[in-house]
This record gives sequence, C-alpha cells and structure tokens, in this order.
Amino acid sequence: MPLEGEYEPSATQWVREQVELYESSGGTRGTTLRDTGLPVVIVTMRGAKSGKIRKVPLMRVEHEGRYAAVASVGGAPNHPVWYYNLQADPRVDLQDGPERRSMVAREVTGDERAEWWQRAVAAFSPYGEYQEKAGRVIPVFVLEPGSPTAPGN
Ligand code: F42
Repeated sequence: MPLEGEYEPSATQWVREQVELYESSGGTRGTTLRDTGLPVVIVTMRGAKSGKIRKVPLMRVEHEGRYAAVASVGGAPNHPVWYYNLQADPRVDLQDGPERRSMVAREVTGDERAEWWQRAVAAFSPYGEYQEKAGRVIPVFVLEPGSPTAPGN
C-alpha cells in the first residue's frame, strides 16, 4: 500500500530534480547518479516531524530482493535527516527503475551490517572513502518486503 500524504520536495535542488525526472519518466530516466552510470533508487518515507511524504534518492544496493539504504551523505559528520525518519516510521516505498514496492526499513549492525557494507562498497566504491572521513559509523538500513507493526508498537 503506497504511502499517502503531502509530498515535500527535498531542499536540495539537484536531488529534487532527480526525483522529478525519475518519477515523471516512470523510472526510465534520471535513474543513475549524474553521469556515473551507477543506478539509483528512490525511497519514499514519512517525515518524522512534519508527517509529510519525503523522497530520498539513494545508490542502488540490492541483494536477492532486499536493498540497503546507506546514510552516508557524502561522508558528512552528521547522519542525514532521513535517518531519523526511518527510525520513527520504517514503512517505505522503494522505486527501482519502473518497479515500485512497499518495504520495511531495519537498521543493521554487527556482522549483518558488515555483510551489507561490503555489498554497498561493491556497488558504489566512494562509500569506503565516505566512511573514512565521516567521523561516525555510517548507518545502514536493510529494506525488505513486508509490513511492520505500526510505529511505536
Ligand atoms: N544520500 C545518502 O545518504 N546516500 C546515498 O547513497 C545517496 C545517493 C544519492 C543518489 C542520487 C541523489 O540525487 C542523491 C543521493 N543522496 C544520497 C542524497 C540523498 O538523497 C539526500 O539528499 C541526502 O542523504 C541528505 O538527506 P537529508 O534527509 O539530510 O536531506 C536534507 C537536506 C533535507 O531534505 N532536509 C529537509 C529540510 O527541509 O531541510 C528536511 C527533511 C526531513 O525529512 N524533515 C523531517 C520531516 O519531518 O519532514 C524532519 C526530520 C527531523 O527529525 O528533523
């Protein structure tokens, strides 16, 4: 069941424009990171404070129908704001090209994080440099099919 509500575009113009192109083309254009040719997915989630719909492009890290959401923000010292959104409400819609599906986000740690981190760096090698400069452990969520209990349960 796709998330419903008022969409609030990203405050960052190139991000907002990528979401617009991705969605308006039915997931056939705007599906890579600039001219790198590396694939991008769009994760739709609910704002933790505003309750508005937020759409966050992320590098595509997929394994057997599950995806990683890597809260890297280019190695910035702070987690992205969307990290707190997923903590508050793990229900997301994931668009991978033309495919859209409901998923549930779950932050992973320990060996499970290590396994997904390896997949993430294999898909997008700059994640390795980002982790070196971030001064924080970059959080990794796994997005998997299914529906959670309502948040706060
Ligand atoms: N970011 C990554 O972290 N990892 C990636 O792999 C990645 C890939 C990528 C590919 C293409 C592309 O176009 C962008 C890509 N990005 C990637 C950037 C990503 O899409 C985000 O722009 C970035 O991670 C920063 O996320 P952010 O949530 O910190 O964005 C800020 C700038 C933002 O939008 N802030 C809003 C604002 O108005 O300032 C608020 C957003 C929000 O969710 N507000 C919450 C609400 O309630 O609505 C409040 C949350 C709270 O607790 O305050």
